[in-house]
Amino acid sequence: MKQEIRVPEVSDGVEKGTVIGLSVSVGDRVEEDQTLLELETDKAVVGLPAPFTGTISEILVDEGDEVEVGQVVMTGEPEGEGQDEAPQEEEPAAQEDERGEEGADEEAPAEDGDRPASDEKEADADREEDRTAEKTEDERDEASEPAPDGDEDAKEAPKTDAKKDLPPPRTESTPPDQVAPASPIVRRFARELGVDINAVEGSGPGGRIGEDDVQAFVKRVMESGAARPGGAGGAVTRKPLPDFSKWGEVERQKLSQVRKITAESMAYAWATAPHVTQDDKADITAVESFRQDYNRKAPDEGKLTMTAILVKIVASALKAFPGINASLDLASEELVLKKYVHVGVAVDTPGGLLVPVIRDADRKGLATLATELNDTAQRTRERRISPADMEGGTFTISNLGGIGGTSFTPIVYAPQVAILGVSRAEMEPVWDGQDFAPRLRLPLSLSYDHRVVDGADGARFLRWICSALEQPLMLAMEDER
Ligand code: CAO
Repeated sequence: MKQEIRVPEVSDGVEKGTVIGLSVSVGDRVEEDQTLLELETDKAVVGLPAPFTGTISEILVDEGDEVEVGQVVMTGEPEGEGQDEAPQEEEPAAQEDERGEEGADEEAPAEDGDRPASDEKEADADREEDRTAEKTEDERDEASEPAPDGDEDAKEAPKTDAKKDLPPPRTESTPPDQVAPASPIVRRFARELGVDINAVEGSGPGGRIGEDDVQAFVKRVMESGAARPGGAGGAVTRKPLPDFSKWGEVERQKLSQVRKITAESMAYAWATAPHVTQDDKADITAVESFRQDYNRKAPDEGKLTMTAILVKIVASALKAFPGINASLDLASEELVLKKYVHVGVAVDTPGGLLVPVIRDADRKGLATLATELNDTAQRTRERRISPADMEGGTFTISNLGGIGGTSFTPIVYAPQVAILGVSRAEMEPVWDGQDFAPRLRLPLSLSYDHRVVDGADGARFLRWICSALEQPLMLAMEDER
């Protein structure tokens, strides 16, 4: 029996995405979990997995189409009759497509027990709000006034009835600091004022952001004069652009979601965290010689890279400096010290910069880290990672040394408080007290949030990393923490 294939819930706060690649054609036989299409969402590029083994009957979307969570994108015939315990009814599905989700919602009872009737009401309220968010400014004022706090919760309800029978979500829930809890109306209000919603602290239940909070934020920034001049993409004041075509031919390209998210998170970090960058150099002559010896015998997938070595050393350094494996919670005036060490690694991909996370890096050996990093970087370049793979990092490494450069100032990946930039290792003449000796030196640049990390601690942390690269036995001398 024909079964619908819908866009699954990708991650909290992600409602839609753009189809950027179709991996199958009508009539193809697919295995369960095989990628059917690639979807670019607000947070990452994700693959839509086949929910069953069978044959693709219809493809209802094209590359470039925008699709919503819950939308039917394909249909297929699963193999094996016995597996159709909860068959989809073709008729309602077809109607649903024609009516759109509102009509479907009105008529679809909570017959499958997936969602209680109260959820349906909440979803209705949610949709109503989405529509309201699209109204004109006058209508917005009118619509937003009577919205009581209680309704705010409804806005967080799962979106639509169309989500029933979805494949299970592929991600853990997004940490609260990743997606600002605000309704579409409030987001629009903030946008209109040129305010980055992520910079606003919410005073509502669970940190929910209201219009009052946005206004208070703007007032605070204006009073403190803290807006950075020109603040492109920053907290406030986006200056109108000139007409560039006055001076010559231009071409306008739509920003990809990855680019939009990168712009937002960089602007947020730059606008909120006072940055300091500390430079140092490590003598990696011995480590590089070990790495090359090791790689002569290692299989491709286990190839030891300088980045993997740095993940290992940084993870140990974070155990030694817990104040850097932390986040600042200004709302509660607390420093959040994380007992886990998850190291993000910046990966350059054709679609833009992505930062997958190597979890529990402090508890893994170098060989394991090397294999995991190679696999993760490969999957990232091929856009086969999910948003969950990029969440929860406690520190980030950005190695540009494979490309070149002598130093740079990486931007802290907020709400983390520090990031290590790595430039290209070069042979340099180093004075050994009697003579100049050729040594391979690796330039390292640590940027940190100066609200949390003092200069002396930043310098000590970076020196610790350099010493560990120069004397790896130092790591073995550390007690288990
Ligand atoms: N100095 C000198 N050479 C370096 C180096 C460094 N710092 N880092 C890597 N290299 C060399 C490697 O040794 C390797 O050479 P061999 O093949 O002879 O071993 C070559 O460059 C390629 O390395 P790699 O890229 O395959 O492996 P890696 O683990 O060192 O890097 C990754 C992995 C994912 C970090 C890298 O591919 C990448 O994407 N880097 C860009 C990150 C980025 O864009 N950062 C900017 C973010 S904005 O702050």
